[in-house]
Amino acid sequence: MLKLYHDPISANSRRVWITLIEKGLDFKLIEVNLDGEQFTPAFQAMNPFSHIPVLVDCETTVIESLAILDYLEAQYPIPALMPAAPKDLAIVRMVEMATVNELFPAMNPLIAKLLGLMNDEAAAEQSTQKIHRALTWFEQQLGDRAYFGSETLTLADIVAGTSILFVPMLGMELNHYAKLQAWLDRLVMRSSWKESDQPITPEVLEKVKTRMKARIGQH
Ligand SMILES: N[C@@H](CCC(=O)N[C@@H](CS)C(=O)NCC(=O)O)C(=O)O
Repeated sequence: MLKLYHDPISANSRRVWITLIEKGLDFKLIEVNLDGEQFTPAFQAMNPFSHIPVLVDCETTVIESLAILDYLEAQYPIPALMPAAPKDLAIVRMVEMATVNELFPAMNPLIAKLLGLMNDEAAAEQSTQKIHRALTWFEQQLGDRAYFGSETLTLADIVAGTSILFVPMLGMELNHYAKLQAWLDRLVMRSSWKESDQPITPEVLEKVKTRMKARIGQH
C-alpha cells in the first residue's frame, strides 16, 4: 500500500494527500512530528533533506511534492489530473511553479507577521503587492474555465488551491478576484478537500509559531 509521510498542517503535503484521494488510491498516512522526527536516521534514509512529504510506493520512494504529483499522475493515470493539449499543460506547470516560486515566498513575511514574529510594515506592504500581482496572474490563467487548463480538476488546482486558501487569513480579501473566489469555493466543496481539512485553530498557529521561532533562533 502507498504510504504518505506528512504533517496535516503542511500545504506541501496536503497537495499530495488530496491527489491520492482524488485518484481513489488506497494509502496510509504516517504523521511525522516535525519537532525532530525528520532528523532521525530512519527518516533521513528516505529524505536526506529532512522534509515531508515523502511518498513510498513499494520499492519506490519519492520526495519533493511536485515530483510526487508527477509520479502519481504517470503511475496512476486514471482519473487524469493533467490536460493533454500543450498550451493547457503549460498552464498547469506555470501555475504549479508560480505557486511555489512566487506566491509562497511572498506569503512568508505576512505569515511571520500573523504569528507576531515580524513587525516590518514596509516588508508587509511589499508582500501584499506581490500577492496581488500573483492573484491577478492566477485569475488570468484561469480565464473562463472551471479549472486551470481544463474543465475538470488538474494538479494545478490542487497546488494553487491549497496555498491561495491561506490568503484571506493574512488579511487580504479575494473579493477583487471573483473568478478565483468562485474556483476556490468549488474546490473546498470537494470531498478530498473536506477529508484533508485541518482547521487553523489558535493551537495550530502556536505550534507553527514555536517551530518558526526555533528555526530563526528566537526563544
Ligand atoms: N520543496 C519541498 C518542500 C518541503 C517542505 O518544505 N516541507 C516542510 C513542511 S511544509 C518540512 O518538512 N519542514 C521540516 C523542517 O523544516 O524541518 C516539497 O515541495 O516537497
